[in-house]
Amino acid sequence: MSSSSSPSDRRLSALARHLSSPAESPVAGVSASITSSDVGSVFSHVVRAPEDPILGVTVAYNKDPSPVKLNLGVGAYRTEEGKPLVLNVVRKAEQQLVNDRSRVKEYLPIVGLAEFNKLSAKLIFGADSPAIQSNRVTTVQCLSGTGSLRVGGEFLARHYHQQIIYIPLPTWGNHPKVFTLAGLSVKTYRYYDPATRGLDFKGLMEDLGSAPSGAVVLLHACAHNPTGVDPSLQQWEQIRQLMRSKKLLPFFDSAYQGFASGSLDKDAQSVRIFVADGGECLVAQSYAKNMGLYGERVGALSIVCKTADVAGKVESQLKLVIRPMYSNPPIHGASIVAAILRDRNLYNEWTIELKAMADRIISMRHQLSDALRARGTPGDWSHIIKQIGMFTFTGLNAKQVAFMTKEYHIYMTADGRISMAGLSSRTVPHLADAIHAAVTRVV
Ligand code: KET
Repeated sequence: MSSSSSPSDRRLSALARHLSSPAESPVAGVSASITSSDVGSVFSHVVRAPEDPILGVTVAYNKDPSPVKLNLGVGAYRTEEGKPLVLNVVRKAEQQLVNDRSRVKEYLPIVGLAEFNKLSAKLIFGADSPAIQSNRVTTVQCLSGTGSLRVGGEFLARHYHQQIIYIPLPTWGNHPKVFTLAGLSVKTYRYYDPATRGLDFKGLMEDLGSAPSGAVVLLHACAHNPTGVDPSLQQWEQIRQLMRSKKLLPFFDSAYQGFASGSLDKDAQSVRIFVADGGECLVAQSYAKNMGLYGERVGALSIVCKTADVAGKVESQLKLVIRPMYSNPPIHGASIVAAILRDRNLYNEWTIELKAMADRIISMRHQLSDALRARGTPGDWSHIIKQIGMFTFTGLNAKQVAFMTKEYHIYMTADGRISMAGLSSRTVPHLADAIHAAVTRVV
């Protein structure tokens, strides 16, 4: 691919590569041959695609008739009873919305609900953020975290001089696809060291240090997915200094604000130290996890600019990205979020419910760690407690994962990631038995 090609050329060739890459090739046993049922179809050449590596786990789980089956694949919060949770505060906000007869179902503006955008920026950057006060931030409502990343990626592909984005290794499985299809070239930087099950800080600094000037760098704001390993505040500060000195552009993915520590402010610190230096950055926010609004698809993209004038122009171009993509975003989820963020009582109630979710996940970490110790499971499992956020990156290999699914009906992603939020006191022993059997019987 030549560097002089246009964004649309790049997007088309990226799409071609994406569709023909080995990871996306048909699964074993499925071929492109024409079968009797599809003769005559203009689509008979279409090859069956594999399921998504994360959402496909739920598809497989749903097909399993076993009563002991357990879905620890997708990062979705469950109660102690194993049920999805609608926050009380969300129910209250929805009730308010239903009771308000003045509400209508008109289209939102292209950039979404203005109040939602303002409050979302305040939530991530802080109520007293100078960037907000000087109108240097443009915030647009998007389709949850994924949509925000995609809109941000497409904006960069059209208007930013450097088309390379560095993503951590490993990262959320959808990142490379989102950014490739947005028209950017994806490269990776070292992030996780399997030997220490911790951050490869030296590798990270080396890789960012040798990145071309201006490159975009995707950073997980907190609760890195899938590893559960975050830089310390001092390390964030070193990353910031390096990135600013090399003019690397930070693009934060904030999908778990409040889920890491239980505190919304603490989990936003990485973003805030970058904004405090007056430099520019992008932030994609999701309310899927922290408000439990998964299916409402509510999130926001903020772009912090040097001046209010630039921010206004950037916003005008974001509208040109969004309008032909989905025209304007849905009204319901954003109205729920705005109702909660604007009202002090509802906001406080939310923070309490959020903390309770984070605490339950931490308690699951302790219970699982204790259960493995009680079984004398070989290996060091201290990372279960040290890791942060929704997931434990267990270190189990793909064979061990397949064994646990086959023998114990435990569903998780092939990289050995388990969603701690899907676990309960009742199911911990079953998981511990499965892990014990996997590490003692499968190499
Ligand atoms: N960023 C990260 C880091 C992330 O883990 C997710 C979702 C998203 C963005 C997008 O979430 P959205 O629902 O678009 O706001 N992760 C979980 C769900 C998924 O894969 O879609 C997961 O990893 O299980």
